[in-house]
Amino acid sequence: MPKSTNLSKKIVFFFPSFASTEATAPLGILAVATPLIRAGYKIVLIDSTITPNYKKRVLDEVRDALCLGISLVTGPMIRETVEIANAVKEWNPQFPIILGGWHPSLLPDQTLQASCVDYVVRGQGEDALLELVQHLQANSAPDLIPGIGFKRGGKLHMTPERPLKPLADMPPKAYQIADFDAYERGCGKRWAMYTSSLACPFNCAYCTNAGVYGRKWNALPPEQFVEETVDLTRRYRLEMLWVVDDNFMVDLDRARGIAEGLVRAGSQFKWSIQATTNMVARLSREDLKLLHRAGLHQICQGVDSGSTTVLQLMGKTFQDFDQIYESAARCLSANIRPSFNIIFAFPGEGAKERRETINFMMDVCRRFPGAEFWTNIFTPYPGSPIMARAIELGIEVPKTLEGWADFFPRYTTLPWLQGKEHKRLQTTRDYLRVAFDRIPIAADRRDHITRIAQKALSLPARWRLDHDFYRFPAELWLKNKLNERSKIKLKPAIDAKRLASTRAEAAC
Ligand code: B12
Ligand code: SF4
Repeated sequence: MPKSTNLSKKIVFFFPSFASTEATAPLGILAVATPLIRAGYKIVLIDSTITPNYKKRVLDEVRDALCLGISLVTGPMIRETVEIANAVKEWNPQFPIILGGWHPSLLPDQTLQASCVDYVVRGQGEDALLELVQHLQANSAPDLIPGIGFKRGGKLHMTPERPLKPLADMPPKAYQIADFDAYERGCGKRWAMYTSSLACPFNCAYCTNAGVYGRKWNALPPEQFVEETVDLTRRYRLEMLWVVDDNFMVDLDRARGIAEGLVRAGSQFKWSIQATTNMVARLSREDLKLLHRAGLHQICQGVDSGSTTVLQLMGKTFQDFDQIYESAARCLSANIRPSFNIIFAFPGEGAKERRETINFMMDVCRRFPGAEFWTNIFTPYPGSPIMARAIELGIEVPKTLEGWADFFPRYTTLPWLQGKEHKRLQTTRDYLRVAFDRIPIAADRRDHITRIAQKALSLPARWRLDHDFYRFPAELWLKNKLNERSKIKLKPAIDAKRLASTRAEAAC
């Protein structure tokens, strides 16, 4: 069993960079920190995105700490996870390292197999981590702590599953440990994430949600939402909250109650939500206007494809295109931005289906200026219903924790999407970005000239998309040059150093 150097009451958390300028406090760590703080532990949070020399900082801080906790999802965050965990093990092979978050929850055995990992926490971490930390302090056996994995005598042990707790039974997140000034310097906006419900009643084929949260949607009551968000935004002077619930709109009365409560409380912040299109389509224009008065300014919705065939393969039979058009129209009439997601190259998507999707996106954007689309390339995640099919289709499943670092939509190649076809799809996605405006969370740092020039490029880009013609992509070259003018100097993006393996190189 690994041992820390002393019986310190200090816990160090590391949050690896996730290749985005839209950085803010990592909610998973803020969640697991509260029970520790209440039990008298001192917390140090090192987020690599906002911490220059993050490796040295971690190595300095662990010297008098009890353990190191790292939070990660599948993909490039694994690179810094392994880098830091190895560095700590080099200093002291006995120092306990605990991994939590989506990747360790979905692949606990393989994650724990990594030599630099001592414990994994599966699923909700609030109670499990406190119990694990108390075990480390007492130097007792962890066998009776549900929802964790540990090593003994070179063997892996998984304890029984920990039953899910409803969100309302969880303590508030420890926002006080986050350095919002530093996040604001990086992102240009002062914002935070907030969770008001857990799980989603659906089970889309590419999604990992059901595997972790079991489709048991549960939520905070409207009064708690209003009280907490008003307090949070005032206390930390936040201009925006992103409510990261997977499906905020499952209970319409709750949504109305929240909006009424925020209006009554005179709240001043903006907020955005994620919800399925079928749930949004149930809202009347009056509902949406009320939500807008309460500060709601964006609804992110997973449209995912413009092809009915692909939607069926995705298991998204709960939505239809009329609802999507209706949702775009109603949201815009209430001044709320409809943001739609698309996944290209889902297994079963051929050239015809891809074209249908592009036509659909262009139709929505032309008919409803202000609607926006964010596109992805399908990435098969362990624990998602489609994974077995993806393996049949030739996806190579990584055999180690490190192997998952290159699983990232921005550069994943697939057995059915490689070489020229992959490049062509990436170019199409680039042209979609030029053709239609999107508003990211991070502050818009473009100057006036850049904005006008980029707007001018949207016309030829739309022509190209209409005609499926992407040779000599001069507009993309110009767009990149314009982007250079407004680039911010944050920590180098993870993408800049990602290309260690040939798989990733082939994708760029
Ligand atoms: C916010 C969010 C983001 C934000 C992150 C912003 C930020 N500043 O952190 C952004 C937009 C950057 C993002 C990006 C991506 N995301 Co995301 N994201 C989410 C989202 C909606 C919420 C995460 C969150 O904070 N939840 C609230 C906290 C409280 O819950 P939690 O993180 O699960 O933490 C709990 C446990 O996991 C555990 N825990 C967490 N950390 C730790 C640490 C320790 C030590 C312990 C013991 C326990 C523990 O305890 C916590 C409390 O119970 C989730 C969906 C979801 N419902 O969680 C998807 C999700 C995590 N994202 C996902 C994906 C796929 C992505 C992208 C690949 C999307 C893309 N197309 O680019 C990228 C990958 C980023 C990268 N480079 O690696 C998947 C992950 C799948 C997987 N296998 O890992 C999820 C689950 C969505 C889904 N249902 O498929 N994402
Ligand atoms: S609606 Fe969203 S959260 Fe729910 S299963 Fe589908 S993709 Fe996952």
